[in-house]
Amino acid sequence: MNQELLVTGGAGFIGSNFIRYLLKNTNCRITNIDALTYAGNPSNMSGFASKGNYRFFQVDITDKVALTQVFDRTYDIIVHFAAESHVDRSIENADTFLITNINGTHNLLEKLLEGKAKKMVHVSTDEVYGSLNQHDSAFTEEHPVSPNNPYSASKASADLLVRSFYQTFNLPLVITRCSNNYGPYQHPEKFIPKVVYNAINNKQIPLYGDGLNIRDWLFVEDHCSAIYTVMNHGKAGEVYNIGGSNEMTNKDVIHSILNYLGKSNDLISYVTDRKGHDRRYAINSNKIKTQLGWKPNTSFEKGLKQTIDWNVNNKTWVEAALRRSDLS
Ligand code: NAD
Ligand code: TDX
Repeated sequence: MNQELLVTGGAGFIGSNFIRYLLKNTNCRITNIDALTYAGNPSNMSGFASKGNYRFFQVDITDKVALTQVFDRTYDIIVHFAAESHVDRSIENADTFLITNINGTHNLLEKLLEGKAKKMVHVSTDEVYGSLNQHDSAFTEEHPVSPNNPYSASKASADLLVRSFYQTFNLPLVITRCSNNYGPYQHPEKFIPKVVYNAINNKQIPLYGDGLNIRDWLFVEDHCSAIYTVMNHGKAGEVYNIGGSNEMTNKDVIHSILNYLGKSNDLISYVTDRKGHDRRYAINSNKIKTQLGWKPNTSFEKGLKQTIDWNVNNKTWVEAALRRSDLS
């Protein structure tokens, strides 16, 4: 039997890549719901509707009434991506982060409680663990949750709600915590596509603080395959870390991009640090590798080239995304 899936946030970066992955590799029947905020882009879904096993609703997960129409069937699985996702915006104003990331997640949990879905994968982030020092071991699933910015606090709050619904109601809920993703269709407010866009336009590239903050980069398709693995084999009540074991300083990432594009490092402009800027993220993915058999397939070198080329070849898409976000 083909699985009946509800994907939230499928017009965003990872959600749209995930649906593309499903349409290519599986026979799942997919319902995609997305509020189409500044980050949700209808063109990310182009071609999806031509597949008979796909439908889309423009629905805000914080709107309980609107959500009801989507539950005209019982879903085998909800894969929950929808969120406000940009740390800098959450520092400016956290309102929508709390409403979408916490209340929106709660509304979906209520649907599971009503028996409208049989399982949910809650897509979370390594940021809920807080920050590591240089010599600390990578985050395992046992690391305490200690978020340092409003975005990660809202994601951690959602994680705790999910945990509580598992403990209290024994609902089949699984949490994934992934490191920084990069790849096609990522919004140009985020680091890697922003660096590419500025570089090709000979604009200064803002590098926060000393540029030595470390992120553990994972190609988006590897994140998608990990979620598909967890969706099918993850155990209820468990948390699974997902990472690329690919730690890089921000400065080194910029150098790699500028080098590939044949641009000068003089484009780098050191700017005031992000408030509460987490120093280092590093993910230990041993659990998903040993228990569920997942592994990433794309080297950073290959994934980065593909991402840079995509951004260079899709300048119109990037500029439209910037305009929609009042960033152009
Ligand atoms: P994104 O900002 O590109 O996409 C988010 C999507 O959610 C958009 O399409 C937006 O329209 C939609 N959305 C926002 N509020 C909504 C609401 N109230 N109702 C319905 N839809 C709404 O984000 P992304 O980078 O694709 O991240 C997806 C998920 O993965 C998020 O939960 C994020 O926390 C998590 N995550 C992201 C990364 C990363 O590096 N990007 C890493 C780990 C985890
Ligand atoms: O202009 C910039 N200059 C800069 O130096 C921007 C936008 C970022 N940075 C730095 C800040 C971070 O150390 O680059 C690093 C990456 O920044 P972001 O792309 O904003 O990602 P980050 O804050 O690490 O969060 C991302 O990974 C975890 C996603 O946006 C989150 O949704 C995810 O949960």
